[in-house]
Amino acid sequence: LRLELELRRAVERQELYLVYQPKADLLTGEVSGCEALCRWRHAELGMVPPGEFIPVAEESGLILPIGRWVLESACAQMREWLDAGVACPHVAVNVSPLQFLRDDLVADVSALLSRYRLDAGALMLEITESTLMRDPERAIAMMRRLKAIGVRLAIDDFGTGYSSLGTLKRFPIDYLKIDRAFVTDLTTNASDAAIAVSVISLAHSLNLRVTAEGVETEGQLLFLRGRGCDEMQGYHFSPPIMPAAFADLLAGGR
Ligand code: G
Ligand code: G
Ligand code: MN
Ligand code: NA
Repeated sequence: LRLELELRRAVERQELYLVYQPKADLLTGEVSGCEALCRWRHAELGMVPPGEFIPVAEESGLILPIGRWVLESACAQMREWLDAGVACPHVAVNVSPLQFLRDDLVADVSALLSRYRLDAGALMLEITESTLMRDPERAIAMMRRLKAIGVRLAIDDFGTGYSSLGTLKRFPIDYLKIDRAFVTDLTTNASDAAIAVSVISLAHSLNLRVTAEGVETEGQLLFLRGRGCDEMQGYHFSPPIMPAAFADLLAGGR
């Protein structure tokens, strides 16, 4: 409850900020985009991990104002990078279950894109497989509206949400992100390796690009590249970093 009270004031007190985790194209090694991740530094509590405050935000409904703040901050940042001459191919923002089912999400996103004069294709929304599977028909309707304004869509944490192939085929998405749980032991666990390989082939058969999350070692990278995975994200390439560091990375200045 203390956390909820403090979180309620976090936006106005400007205690929240975003870090950006680069994603790399596995063929070229180039930065292919990034994922915006929310951080909270409280005056007395210090850094509160997202694994602690995101669940509190979701249960209390605070994820709505916070999620809106995240979207706006990411858009403002994209505009800043463009003005500085360092264009990021895409910036992905996590959309929570509550936020995703709100009717005003489409109007909010669309207003932000015009306010910051952004190409809609440069914004990606990451929605977890379990969020989509709560109400697949409603999710499909929402995704169609989002695709209609031109944003890109990714299924986050794929492999843990039990989509049927029939349902997956109907999702108008662009990317699948292989859940970190299947990447961690990729090189030592035969079932995890088999799962990763089948997610890659599933994605490609649906004409989707596939991103591996949580890539920490060269061995995992080589395995994934060998199996045709398109993109990777993880500490092996880069942890989440501050905007200025990300701009340096884009400019090749590191
Ligand atoms: O940054 P880190 O990997 O520690 O994040 C932990 C969890 O918090 C992840 O599941 C991540 O998706 C979630 N998270 C981080 N930032 C945001 C955000 O801006 N919005 C939402 N909904 N979840 C976020
Ligand atoms: O659930 P989601 O994919 O949105 O969350 C991404 C989370 O994963 C972030 O909190 C980020 O800090 C974390 N993360 C990113 N790369 C790695 C990695 O290589 N290893 C581990 N253990 N966590 C990672
Ligand atoms: Mn994500
Ligand atoms: Na994830």
